[in-house]
Amino acid sequence: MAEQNSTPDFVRPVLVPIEGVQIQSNFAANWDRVKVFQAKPDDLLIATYPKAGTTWVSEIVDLINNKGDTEKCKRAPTHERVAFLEFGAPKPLPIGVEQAAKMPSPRMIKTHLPYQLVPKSFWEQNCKVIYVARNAKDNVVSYYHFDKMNRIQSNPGTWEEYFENFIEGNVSFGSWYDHVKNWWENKDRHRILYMFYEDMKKDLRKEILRVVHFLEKELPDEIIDKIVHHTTFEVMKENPMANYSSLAGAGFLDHKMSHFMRKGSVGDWKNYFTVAQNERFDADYKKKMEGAMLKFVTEL
Ligand code: PPS
Repeated sequence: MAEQNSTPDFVRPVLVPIEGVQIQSNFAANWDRVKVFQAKPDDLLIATYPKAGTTWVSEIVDLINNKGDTEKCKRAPTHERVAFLEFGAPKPLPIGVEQAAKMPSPRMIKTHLPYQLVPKSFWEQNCKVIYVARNAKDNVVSYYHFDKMNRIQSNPGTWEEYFENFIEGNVSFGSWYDHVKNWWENKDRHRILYMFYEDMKKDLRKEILRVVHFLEKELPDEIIDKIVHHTTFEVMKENPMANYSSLAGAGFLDHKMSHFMRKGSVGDWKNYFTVAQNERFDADYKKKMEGAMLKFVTEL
């Protein structure tokens, strides 16, 4: 993929392989520091393939930790409340590992790293991890729109090109198929809560209660109701501390192209996949996911 300027100010990164996984060059440049990152036992790691529900579950966790106090959760935008472990970008944007080092404990840290690339200190410290997976079809559509609107992501090209690159794992953080499978296969080796975006859409309350239980908290019903309301797509979309509008000034997110909180639905892929693409995707999916116990729904 050729390096190209999308605006005078931002050079879109290229993809470089890190231990066989394609990662965008601004993040890859940081790899030596990410690999030796020192986790603490009370860190909570929120792990996802990009666009699978990181921001959603981050808001849920913050609300649970703050007993449903929505004002406290508006103390800062998501990217300040949750350190993005492998984040790297041209100055003056903060480096993820440096941001995490400055954060008070207990820290919320997000990552898009595949299981095998997670810094080993998270396992040595027996940290809790929440992994969210989203069906591949909606995931690729969401990722495509994000890469278009985010000028510090690699150039997505056309939808047709992006579709093929996603299937081949030639997007930042590599193969969706390997990502979801590898986390799934290793979930019982550590304290990992494996969640699905589609389950959250179907029954948000139930999934929030799973998180409450995993975090070993107890909250009264009315607080749970409040958290459910506050973390619906409609409410989060209007929350400036959760919808990434606070980064508008930094100039790399083009909200005119697409919103960070874009559609928040299951089945939007039907608006983008052609019949031929759908057939090709399904046939390839069958091969890549053969034998996996992991099952996804693509409509509700
Ligand atoms: S990132 O950049 O990887 O951290 O993005 P991430 O937060 O993982 O994913 C963004 C997508 O999640 C949708 N989203 C939600 N959907 C439903 N309900 C709620 N509350 C919610 N919050 C975020 C967001 O809209 C992105 O999906 P798309 O399909 O693009 O709308």
